[in-house]
Amino acid sequence: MIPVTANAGSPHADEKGLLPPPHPLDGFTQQEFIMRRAGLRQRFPADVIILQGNVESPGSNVLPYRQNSTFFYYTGVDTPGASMVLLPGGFSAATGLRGLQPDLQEFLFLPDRNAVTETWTGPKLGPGSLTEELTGFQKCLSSNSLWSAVTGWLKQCPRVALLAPFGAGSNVTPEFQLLSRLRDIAPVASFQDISAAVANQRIIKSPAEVERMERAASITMAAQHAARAVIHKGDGRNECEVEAAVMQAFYSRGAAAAFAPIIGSGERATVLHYDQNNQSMVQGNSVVVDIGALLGHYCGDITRTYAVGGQWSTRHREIAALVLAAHHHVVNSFKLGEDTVETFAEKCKSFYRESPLRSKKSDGTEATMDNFLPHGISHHLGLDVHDVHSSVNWTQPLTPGCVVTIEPGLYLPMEGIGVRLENDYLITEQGMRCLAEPLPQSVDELP
Ligand SMILES: [Mn+2]
Repeated sequence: MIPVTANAGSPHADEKGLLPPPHPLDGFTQQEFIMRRAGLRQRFPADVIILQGNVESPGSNVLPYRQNSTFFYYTGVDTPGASMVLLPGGFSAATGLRGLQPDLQEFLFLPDRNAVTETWTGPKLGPGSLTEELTGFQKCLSSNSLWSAVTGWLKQCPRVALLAPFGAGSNVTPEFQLLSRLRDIAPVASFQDISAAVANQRIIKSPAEVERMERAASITMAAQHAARAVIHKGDGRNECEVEAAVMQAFYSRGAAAAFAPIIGSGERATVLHYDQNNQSMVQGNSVVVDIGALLGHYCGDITRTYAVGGQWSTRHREIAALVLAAHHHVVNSFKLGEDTVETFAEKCKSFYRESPLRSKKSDGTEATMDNFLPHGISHHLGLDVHDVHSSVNWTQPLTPGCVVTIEPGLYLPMEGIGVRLENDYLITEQGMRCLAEPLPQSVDELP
């Protein structure tokens, strides 16, 4: 996604039929990843830390391959089938594989290169000194030696730190398979879950990550402008034309979509994760456009709500004005050290509750506006759109370096109106800094 520096030497295949491998790290420095690994080892100083990346599904081109975000975070490596092992200090690496320098601690294991499979899926990073040079790993070995090395290391240190299997269907996850295999190899080993520590590291973004995310956010805003232009053409356009304009804006800037674009007009604006995007748009209806660019592994996530033809009804306008005011209220009242993802939602709800506006619930009873916000209004953003979602402590005060979305909405199914306004913010000592274009102060600039 980010143009990498040209590979040195000839672009032609070598005597083994192999093309030069793609560069890892996606434009970030080695130091970035070395610091992250050091941070993880500091939290588990007496454990053998094991992480595995994603594998390609054989023979299938249905979904593009994407690396596991946590694996990329610590390695900068997208190669399928990779593993990382970090050893504790004061421990001899030679116990795993004879001939290894005893003081080595950081290992990357990669599948051997294969000219035949690379004919199908392109050149890959392989084990060896070139990968060590490019990634900053002390040693990059063949995946064929992973299990014998781990078996030896666990004999000396039967303590493992890994990502614990999580969620529904956890017994079919790669994390579960790794855990089972390690239990077979080392029946006496103890296991520690690194998920919370990983989340605490990943939610604090480095300056380089913030810079990348600003670019993802600004491409997302460019796509918002393109979407708005289509919607303003008025009656009869289809939601899919808006999606086409969004994807054109992403692809032409070297980005992809971080998630399926949500383009919902009329009553479909009230469907939170609507993604059919195939209905004709009607003059004066509101259109929720919730989109995010994926640029160089990092996500944007921005929502705007527009009026078909550029003119809202009085009712649309007053609902949008309330959502806009709630958004500004949450951001402007931010208190470092106090606010959490959960307090954002509470603040927004009480702001809605104080509004004189009312709408009808599905049972016909009239209710205050806080009844029409069925979702939280914030999440962390980063390598994933809902960044380290399963492991984040939602009640932990946000600290400088966190990047979160603010996305209040109102959904009135009985009136066929939906409005959501979302921006991406970096938490700083001075407050919340918007990563792309801020929302206007006045609702008149919205539609
Ligand atoms: Mn979002």
